Amino acid sequence: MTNDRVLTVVEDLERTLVEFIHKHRITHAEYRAATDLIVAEVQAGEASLLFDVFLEAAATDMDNEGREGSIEAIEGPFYLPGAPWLDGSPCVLPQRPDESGLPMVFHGQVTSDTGEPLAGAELDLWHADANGQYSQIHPGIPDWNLRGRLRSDDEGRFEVLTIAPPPYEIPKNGPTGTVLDALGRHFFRPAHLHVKLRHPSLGERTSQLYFPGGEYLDSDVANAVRDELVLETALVEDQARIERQGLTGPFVDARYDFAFAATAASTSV
Ligand code: MBD
Ligand code: FE
Repeated sequence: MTNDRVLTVVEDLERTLVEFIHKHRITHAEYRAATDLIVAEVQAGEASLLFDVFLEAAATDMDNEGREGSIEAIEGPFYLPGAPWLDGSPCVLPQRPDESGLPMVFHGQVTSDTGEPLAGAELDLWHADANGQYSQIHPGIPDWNLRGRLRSDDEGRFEVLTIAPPPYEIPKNGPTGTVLDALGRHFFRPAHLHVKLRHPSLGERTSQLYFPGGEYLDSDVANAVRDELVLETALVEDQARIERQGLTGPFVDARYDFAFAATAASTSV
């Protein structure tokens, strides 16, 4: 069974790569090195890392073209479905009793692109710990650490307590690292939060949020930072606000309002 889309894109990919081989006079040894690299990726458990670093942002840009309201962002290779539901007010992302990092309150509102609040939107959140490591991906971290789901309230608002993640260095000892090293590139992504948003009027939207002024914003190894994806942040040192938040020391207030268009094209595949 074939279909028109597959025929169009796969045949063009084939043509493009054949032309590429001719243009650069790729040798058989170089060709085999390339196929071995893909195999090594899979064997190293890096799954889609190579592609996500080099190409995912371009595909996301295609989905965002012409879109009103919020834009989507790359998912990256470390999303896991089935994160625990959080409750409590405010809710707290699963973390170790001694989780390092500056406490952070991530909050905002979910609306349609025309400003109607979306109640009961599911926010599925995941991010790295203070060492730049993800639970269930890197060893020695409790399952579901810094991964969890919550819902927006009647006004579409949400608030969750977590820690501020640092810039993230992608795994550099595997095949993806070898390629980046050969290109003379660094291995860093700016600090980021990953979020998936689900609501009957939106389907599923994938976002990723960055910190204003953060390191590597202009040199993300995955080239995925977009102005629309930068949080509003403030360091809160006021004692009264710290206590109101139930905290004992300074924290980062990080705000982002999601306003996705209900009719946006990317839910269909
Ligand atoms: C990540 O956390 C990430 O977001 C991307 C794009 C690549 C590697 C690790
Ligand atoms: Fe990430």
